[in-house]
Amino acid sequence: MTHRRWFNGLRSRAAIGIAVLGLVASTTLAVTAGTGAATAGAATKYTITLIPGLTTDPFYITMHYGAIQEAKKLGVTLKWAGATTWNLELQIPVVKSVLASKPNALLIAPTDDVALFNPIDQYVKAGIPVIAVDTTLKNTSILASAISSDNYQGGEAAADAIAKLSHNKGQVAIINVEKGVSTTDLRQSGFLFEMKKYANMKVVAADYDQDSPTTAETLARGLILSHPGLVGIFGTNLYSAEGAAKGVDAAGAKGKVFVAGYDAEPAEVTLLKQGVINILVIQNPAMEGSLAVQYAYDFLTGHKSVIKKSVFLSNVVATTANAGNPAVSAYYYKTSA
Ligand code: T6T
Repeated sequence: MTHRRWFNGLRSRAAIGIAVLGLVASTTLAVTAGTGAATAGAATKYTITLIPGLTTDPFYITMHYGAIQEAKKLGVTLKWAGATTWNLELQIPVVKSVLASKPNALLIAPTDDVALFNPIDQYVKAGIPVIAVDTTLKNTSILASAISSDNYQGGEAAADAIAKLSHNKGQVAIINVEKGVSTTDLRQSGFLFEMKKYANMKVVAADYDQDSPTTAETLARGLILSHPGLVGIFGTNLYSAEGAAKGVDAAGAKGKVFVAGYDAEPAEVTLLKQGVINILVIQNPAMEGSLAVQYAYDFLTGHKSVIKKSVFLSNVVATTANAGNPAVSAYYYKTSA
């Protein structure tokens, strides 16, 4: 399917992120950078740099893959630079150093919807268009476009799945990344909104793991101990879901505490097939990456009118029952671009 045809079917609406500045402890200082794609050896006219939330996450690796494919098609050079962990204190210096390299366009997943505004605004002031991909800013006025999946709907789907599995009653908890992340904040909002529809269900906790599966696992074990009536945990992203599921498994609570997770890297898919994770809301990061490159190219070649200011792609829901179905497994994430 071409972008244009696929794109016509998209829903778009204003993003409603909840912005709370969240600082995380500095962990790894490593930064990776590299060229993802170019036309057959020759120097290309445009250089587009993609800065993911972190370079080691299969979600962003799959986004990189999609961006590389599109860059090859369009004959542009794609560069990839970022920190190896989710940490705004590590992402901001990368954003600053990429600016010094003067790319023609920037594609970025901001790790915080407020703190990244100023570093991104420096590009716009220098005449470099910026497209947010996956996460976005609270103030989107400076962005050429913001491409993401329907995060609010994903949260609602997770709530409905847990409610169904637990026959609409019991306590549930959320394990989230950190406040100030547009995507996961929306997933949590959608989950909380949907849960209100179930009179006999109660959200007893919303905890944060700073994108660490180990922390998520510890949190899950603690939640199970402190809430004997717990019937479900929503892990709002890849590492939160993986950690939550491992915690449930370690506590011997598989089948008692249902896990709704997000994303689809190999460990999560294994846990889904084992029935430790019961549902995964899967995104389409390859499509996000490829559309972002397409939009950057449209912008640079004077076709701004085709660019939608805000794009939300649909999610795919995987369950233990349909995990082996090719229509679902086609969306599982890659571990190398
Ligand atoms: O869920 C994705 C992404 O959408 C989110 O913004 C951050 O976490 C992931 O990268 C998964 O780890």
